[in-house]
Amino acid sequence: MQSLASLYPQHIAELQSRTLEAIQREGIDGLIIHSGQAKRRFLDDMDYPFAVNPQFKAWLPVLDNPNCWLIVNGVDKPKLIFYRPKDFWHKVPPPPSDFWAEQFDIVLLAQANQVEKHLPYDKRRYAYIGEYIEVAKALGFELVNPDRVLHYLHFHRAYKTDYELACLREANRIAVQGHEAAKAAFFDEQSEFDINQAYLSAVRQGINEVPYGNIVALNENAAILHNMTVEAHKPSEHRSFLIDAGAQFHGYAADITRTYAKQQNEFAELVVAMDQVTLDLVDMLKPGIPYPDLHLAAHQKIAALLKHFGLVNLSAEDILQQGITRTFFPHGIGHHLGLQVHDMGGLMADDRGTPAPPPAEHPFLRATRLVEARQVFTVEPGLYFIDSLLADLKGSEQSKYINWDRVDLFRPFGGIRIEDNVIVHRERNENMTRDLGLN
Ligand SMILES: [Mn+2]
Repeated sequence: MQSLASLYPQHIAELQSRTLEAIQREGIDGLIIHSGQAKRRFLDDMDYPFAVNPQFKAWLPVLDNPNCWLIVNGVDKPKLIFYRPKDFWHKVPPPPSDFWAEQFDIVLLAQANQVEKHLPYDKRRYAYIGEYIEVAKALGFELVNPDRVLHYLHFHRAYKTDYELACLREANRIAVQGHEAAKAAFFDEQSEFDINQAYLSAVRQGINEVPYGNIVALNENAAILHNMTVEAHKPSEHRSFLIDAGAQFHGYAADITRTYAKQQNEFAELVVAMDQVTLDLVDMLKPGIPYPDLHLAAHQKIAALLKHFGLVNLSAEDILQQGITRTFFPHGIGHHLGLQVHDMGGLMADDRGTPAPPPAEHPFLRATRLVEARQVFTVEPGLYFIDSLLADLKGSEQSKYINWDRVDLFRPFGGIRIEDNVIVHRERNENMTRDLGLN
């Protein structure tokens, strides 16, 4: 593998050319990108964990430093205003010397409120890109997060540079170590809390470093799509385990889900069948296909499983026709992955930001674009036994087609989701998650 340092200059060159096009479309001289600020909790003297502006971390892997600024115009060497206060309470970052530093002209900033003297004089020729609108206005910016610029940048962020692909592979490598540890903790019959601790220890990232809150669910809890609380007590029996957990590397995210059965039973067979659904859908990802086709194919495959496992007394075709699969698979098949777990730009038809909303029957689909090389997606079909959705189904006309005792048999296992992270190349797919040996 090529070193990150050798890949990085081309990444910057790509961002420079995107910046140039974006500012030409907007008719301005450049972008001023703010990393962010510390955010104080209400009636408190503590701050929330810092979350960097994604448009800032697109340029450099500095994730934990507020009050930094980038000045870019696509032509001149990017200027980085790097915050380095005198502070004996907190850790102050060292002056930049990492592989990325030579791509920037760097100015050190000791006091956050002294930034103005380092910014261009005529703010009207620049757009502020960041979260703090009142700061932008106070500094004299008139253009704040202009849609035309953001749409352009978001759309093109779907095409990853080689540097970004290397970061995403590394994020997957780290996350897979966590998944192996969590799997072992499940078979060791630990609690959700302890399984989550085992995961975090293995990835060596704290809860504010991993890219999203881990979903760690035993038994029925696997039916809670975003089960963000972990139970500290062990259940009386371990039947099933669903874990949706990632890791980050230089600000790029992995987003992986696995489901395990403790005993050899029909639920275990359903897990194996769903694993094959994921692999078959990954094979479908190809340049030129609309991503929603994958979602519709997932519904067809899940309909076939509902038939095969005796959950619904209809042909697969009729199960689909009657809309019954939406009870068992109520979320989208996946999303773009990158600097953000749900990377921006998935619902645009073009780089002007023309909306491409999901089909009305599938409102939770987060990506509708044509699949192209250099894009990175998750593929995450699921099949769940969710009490509230099943109650709606029971009250509907379709109830008569459902084998309710079969449904009740599976309810104590919660559900299944198997999620891989895939790079689309022109000639092949690269399933980063499977390549690392996670089954
Ligand atoms: Mn996901």
